[in-house]
Amino acid sequence: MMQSTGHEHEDSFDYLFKIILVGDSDVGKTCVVQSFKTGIFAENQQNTIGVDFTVRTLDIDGKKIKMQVWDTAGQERFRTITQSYYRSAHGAMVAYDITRRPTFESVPHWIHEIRHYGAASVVLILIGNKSDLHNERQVLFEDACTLAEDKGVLAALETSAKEAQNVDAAFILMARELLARNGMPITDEIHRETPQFMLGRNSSHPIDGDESLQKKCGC
Ligand SMILES: Nc1nc2c(ncn2[C@@H]2O[C@H](COP(=O)(O)OP(=O)(O)OP(=O)(O)O)[C@@H](O)[C@H]2O)c(=O)[nH]1
Ligand SMILES: [Mg+2]
Repeated sequence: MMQSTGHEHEDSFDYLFKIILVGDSDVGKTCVVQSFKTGIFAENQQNTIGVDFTVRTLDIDGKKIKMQVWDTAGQERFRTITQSYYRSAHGAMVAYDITRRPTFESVPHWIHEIRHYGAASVVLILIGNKSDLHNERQVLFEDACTLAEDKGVLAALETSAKEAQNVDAAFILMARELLARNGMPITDEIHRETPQFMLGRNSSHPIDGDESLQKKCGC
C-alpha cells in the first residue's frame, strides 16, 4: 500500500524566492539564518566555507512562499565562489555587526558587489546584527538609516540572532516586497510597530502618512 510521506505537501509552494546573505566574516550571518530556520541561537558557528543553503517555507496571506537562503562566507578567500551565487538571487541581505564599525564601513562594498554581479532587480535589505550587545555599540542605527537611504536599499533593520529580534521580520519583509513586485497586493503594514526598522522610499509597502521616515528611524 502507498503511504503518504507528506513530502509532496512540503514541496508544494506558490512562490520561490532566493535570498543571499553577504557581509564581513563574523557579523553573524549564519546565526541569523539558523535563527530564521529553527528559532534557536546556535552560538558556536564555524566560519562558513563557501556557501551554505537553507530553506524555510513561509505562509503569507495564504500563499506558501519558499525562501531559499544562501548563507555566504564573509572571508575574503571565498569571494570568487560566493560571487557566483549573486546572479540568481531575488533578494540580498547585507549584514554588519553593530559592535564593530569596520563591518559597517564594508557595507558599501558589499552593496556594490551585489549590484555589480547580481540581477538588476535584486532587492536589498541592510541588517545590523547583534543588537543585544547595546553596551558595545559602535554604529548608530541613524547611520544605518542614512546609508540605506543613500544607497536606495529597501530597508534597514537591527537584528539579534541571539534574541531572535527582527530576524523573521527581515525575511518576511523581503518576502512581501518580492510578492508585491510579482503582482501580489500588500495587505498590511507589518513594519509599523517594529523597533529599529526603517523602510526606504522605493519600497512597495504602503507607508503610514502620519509617520515620517525619520521618526521610524528614530533619528
Ligand atoms: N551577542 C550576539 N552574538 C552573535 C549574534 N549573532 C552571531 N553572534 C556571534 O558572532 C559570531 C559569528 O557568527 P557567525 O554566524 O558564524 O558569523 P558569519 O557572519 O556567518 O561569519 P562567516 O561565516 O565567516 O562569514 C559567533 O560567535 C556568534 O555566536 C547575535 O545576534 N548576538
Ligand atoms: Mg557563516
